[in-house]
Amino acid sequence: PHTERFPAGFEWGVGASGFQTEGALATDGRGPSVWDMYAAREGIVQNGDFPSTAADFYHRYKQDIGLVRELGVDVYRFSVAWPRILPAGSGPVNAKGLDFYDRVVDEMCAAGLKPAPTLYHWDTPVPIEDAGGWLERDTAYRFADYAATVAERLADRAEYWIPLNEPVVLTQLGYALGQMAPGKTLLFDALPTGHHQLLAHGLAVQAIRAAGGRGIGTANPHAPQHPASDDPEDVTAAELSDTLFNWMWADPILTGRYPDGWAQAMPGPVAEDLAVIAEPLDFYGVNYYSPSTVGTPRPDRDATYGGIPLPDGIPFVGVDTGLPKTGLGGDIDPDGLRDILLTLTRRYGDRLPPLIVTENGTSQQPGTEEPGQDGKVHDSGRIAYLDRHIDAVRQAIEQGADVRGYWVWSPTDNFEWNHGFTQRFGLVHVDYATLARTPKDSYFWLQRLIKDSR
Ligand code: GCO
Repeated sequence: PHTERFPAGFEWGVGASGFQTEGALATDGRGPSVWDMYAAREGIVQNGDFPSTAADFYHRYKQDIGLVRELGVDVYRFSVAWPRILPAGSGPVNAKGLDFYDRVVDEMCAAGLKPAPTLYHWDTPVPIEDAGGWLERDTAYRFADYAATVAERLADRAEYWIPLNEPVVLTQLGYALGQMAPGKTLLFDALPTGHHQLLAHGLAVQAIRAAGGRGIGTANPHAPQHPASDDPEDVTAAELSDTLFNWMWADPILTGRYPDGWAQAMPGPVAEDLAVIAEPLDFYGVNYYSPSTVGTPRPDRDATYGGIPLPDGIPFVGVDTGLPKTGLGGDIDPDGLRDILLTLTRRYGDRLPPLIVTENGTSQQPGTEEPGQDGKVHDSGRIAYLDRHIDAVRQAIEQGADVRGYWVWSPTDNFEWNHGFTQRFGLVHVDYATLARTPKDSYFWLQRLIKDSR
């Protein structure tokens, strides 16, 4: 393959999150999260799936860390569940929760893996949401306290830190469009939840650094937003989508400014907050799956975006391109990964720290990755996807992007949010009835690729 042209020191990794993998939702004092409540609602998650056990990472983390060690990667990204550490969101610390992640981190270190904790992957403690969640400025300060607690315990061993996963997705899908927890439909009134998450990011960066943490970054999704045509209305629609999805999140962190005109939409002492939000980072993490093609709403266009139905009042819609699709229905377009890495490089210049692809991967069509007669999982669609996207990263590096790592989502199959267990993102298959792990063909393919790249 293409690996010979990766720079020395380039790191391979995998990534997963707590609610999607752990199970054990009421074990050892964990409090409920918004996702526990949301996923339990009738008609939300496909098949009525609920992750009470999920992949059972809480009890099987040693096995999974062993599989990831054998895979040969350098980094294991996982997430710490806020409601395990502070079941009430703030106040008394649950020692058993901290102890769990302490054991996980020790196990990773013993396996020669670099632990990369995410502190927030959407599992807000219910009492925090009940007090207003990310609509409230106070949540940012509660989050910073929580970040300090975890950092004091893990900073001696964690090699990378991601304070918040994909704040844009929580604001857009959780608070604006009601398609993820907490399921609010505030449309543009959801913007303050973005500002408060960005403030939480900046405060947490300071708290982690104060505790001696190193390797502090982000995991923001980024992707080109192509106009559906060169009609000026479509171009304007795509520019708005580009601002709302990409630059509203990267600009404050990397330049200390919101895109023109948007700071006024944000609450509180925004100028002072931006100084905190722009706290320097050790790396900038990019999650990439699919680009979007966007146009102005028209009677002949479905009012959807990434497969999600849009209410009136959103001045753009997603438009199908006819490109082959991932299991989730996004376009398969590796050029989009190369291009967004190069766009970030040009847009931020010297202000951009080294880049890491903190998530990339795919599910296949449901039902196409079960072990066959031979006991193997022939996931050739995933191999093709990863192969082309890894090559896109190589091209971006060749063309001047400073990319230091590539982390596959995800080591094992897990709970894919509203899609439940129907969408499998793992390099390792999980049989949810027996919890048996079966490495897929893509696992062995990646193991080989990594070996050849050393
Ligand atoms: C996200 C999250 C992950 C998902 C993954 C696949 O990007 O939405 O970080 O939790 O599982 O992206 O959809």
